[in-house]
Formats: sequence, structure tokens, C-alpha cells
Amino acid sequence: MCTLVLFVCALLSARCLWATADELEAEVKIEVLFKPELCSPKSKRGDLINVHYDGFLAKDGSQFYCSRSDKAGHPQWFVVGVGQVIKGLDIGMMDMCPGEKRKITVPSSLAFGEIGKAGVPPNATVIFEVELYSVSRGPRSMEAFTHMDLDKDKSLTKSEVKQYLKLEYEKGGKPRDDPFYEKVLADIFRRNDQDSDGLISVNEYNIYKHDEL
Ligand SMILES: [Ca+2]
Ligand SMILES: [Ca+2]
Repeated sequence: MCTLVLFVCALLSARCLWATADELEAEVKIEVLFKPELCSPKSKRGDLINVHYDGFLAKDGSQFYCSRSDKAGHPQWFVVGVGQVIKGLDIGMMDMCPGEKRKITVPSSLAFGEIGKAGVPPNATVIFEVELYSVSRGPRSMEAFTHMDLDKDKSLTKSEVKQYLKLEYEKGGKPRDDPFYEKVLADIFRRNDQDSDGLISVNEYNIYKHDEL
């Protein structure tokens, strides 16, 4: 049934764009390994999340990715639900709260496809073990942008984003040192500062519609 749906999509790609959300979700298997008693806030499309994830091949359990050792071992930041990670993770990390752990099984079509990547052969089903640390509500809302844009010049400098992150971490009772923030900022700017001018403009920031907008 799923295979058929994808096949039809390949033929009718325009329809596919509109029709697949529910169909795709059906293909990602989510097992909740741990859920905190107080499970809030829950991740939604457009939220900035901070997460550790380990990737394994379904066929033999071998590990191909570990965010604890790759990229200097700091948890990864990304905006969920907008294509910054493979589709299977975008789908599998919805409605997830800080502290929650999940095992997410993703078919190859929603992971690395027919080509694969280093450590992942073609057409491989992959499994991610994911631990979510934080959910920043609506980082793509203009309200959040205005809040971060301290000098109101409609663009975000690294120091403006840094102050925001510091506050977020301090609120969470986990202040960090400067090298930590520098790594996180480098990550955020690499993904979002598309013209590499060192600033995140309104357009660069607001390219995705948040559910609440
Ligand atoms: Ca500014
Ligand atoms: Ca820019």
C-alpha cells in the first residue's frame, strides 16, 4: 500500500506535495522510550529544537552517526519540520517534549534513499535514537524575531542571538560557557544566514511559516 502511494506520487509529483503528509507519517515508526511526567512544551513545525541523535542501520544495528561524538559532541540545533534534517526525523520528532527519548524507524525513502551516504548503503532503513533537550517555541514567529532584535534594525547579529540563547539556557537552569555558545551560533548561522553576510535578515529568518502565524 505504501509502496503504491509512493509510486503514484512519483508519477504525479504535484499531487504528491499536497497529499503525502499523512501518508508519509504512516511510514515512520515511533517508539517512545521515555516520556517525562510533565511533557511540555511539545515540538511543533517551525520550532527550534536541541537534540542528540544516534543513527543505526536497521539491518545489522551498526551505528553510522552519533551526535555525541560527531561535530564536537554538542547537541544539534535545528528547526523541526522544515527540511533541515531528513524527512523521517522531521516527522518522527513532532509532538515531542524536552527530556523525551524516542526510537524512530525510518524507511529509506524518507532517509537517505537510493543513494545512501557514508556509512549508509543504498535503500537502507535506518533507526534513530533521539533525546530532546529543548524546544524553543515559535522561533520563526515575528514576535520572537522582534524579541531577539535588540537594536530593532530588522536583522539579527550573532551577539543578539547569543543573548537570547544565554537567557534560554539560564531559564532552563543550565548556563553554558562561551565556547559552547560559539559552537551553537556557528551552527545556527551556517544553516540560516544564506547570503553569509553575518546577519540573519527577516527574510532569511521567516522563510518558513510557523503554525501560529
Ligand atoms: Ca539587530
Ligand atoms: Ca544574511
